[in-house]
Amino acid sequence: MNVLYLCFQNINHIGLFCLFHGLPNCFLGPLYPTSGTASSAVDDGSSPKITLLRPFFYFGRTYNSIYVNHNGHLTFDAPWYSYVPQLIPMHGLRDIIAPFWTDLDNRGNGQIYYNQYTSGSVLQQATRDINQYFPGLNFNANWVFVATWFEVAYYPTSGTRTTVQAVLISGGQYSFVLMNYGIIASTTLRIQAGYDTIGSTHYYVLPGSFTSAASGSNSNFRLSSNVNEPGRWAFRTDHGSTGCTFNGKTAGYRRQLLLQPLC
Ligand SMILES: [Ca+2]
Repeated sequence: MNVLYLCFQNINHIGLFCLFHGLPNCFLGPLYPTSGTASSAVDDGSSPKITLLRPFFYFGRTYNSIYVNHNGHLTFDAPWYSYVPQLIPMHGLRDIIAPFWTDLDNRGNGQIYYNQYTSGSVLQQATRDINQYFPGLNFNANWVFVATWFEVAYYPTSGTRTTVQAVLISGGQYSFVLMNYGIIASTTLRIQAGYDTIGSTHYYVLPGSFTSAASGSNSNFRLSSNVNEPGRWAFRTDHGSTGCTFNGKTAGYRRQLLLQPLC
């Protein structure tokens, strides 16, 4: 894509910053590539069962399939229609990765894409990102799965455009999740962003969830980060033990919602 095309497709401060600084590759901000298979245009729908090309380790469990649910979350064993976000930790029976759990509706505008990679530049990007965020692991990505809710409306076909992304990354014994945030339209709907596990043995809530700071131009998801890159949140998700390394420091395992990094 050329610079002018990107400029007109991204009239926002990130695009203008990139243009003025001659950095065309940074137009997309924190987003990974959005191309892939488009899910159906069904309110409260889900993708078909997606067979993973590599197993994904998630806090002590190993998954070989995933579902991209249209209301802003991923589940592993079965699709889930849920459009009413619940407070994490749910202490429930479900592993869930929820970058933007709210009532989305892709019937009028917006696409929900998913794609997985086992070679190429996306793996290089993931390897570079993870080694930056979690130094000392000598990580090498061999699989990346990207789910993008691209310019999707809030229910009911409101015409608004919100873009969020979940990126699952595997390599060796390690696995990670990135949550990337593009433009988030303003809404009064409640929004939960984070992840949870069966029994909530491990979970994380992005600060701003269930508050007015979740959406709009001042969305905390988009403006803040736990890895010093606005709009991106990164988590290590393979281990079932307590404690982990974050930017070379040991980050605590916690059960409370605190404004501090957690991986
Ligand atoms: Ca919906």
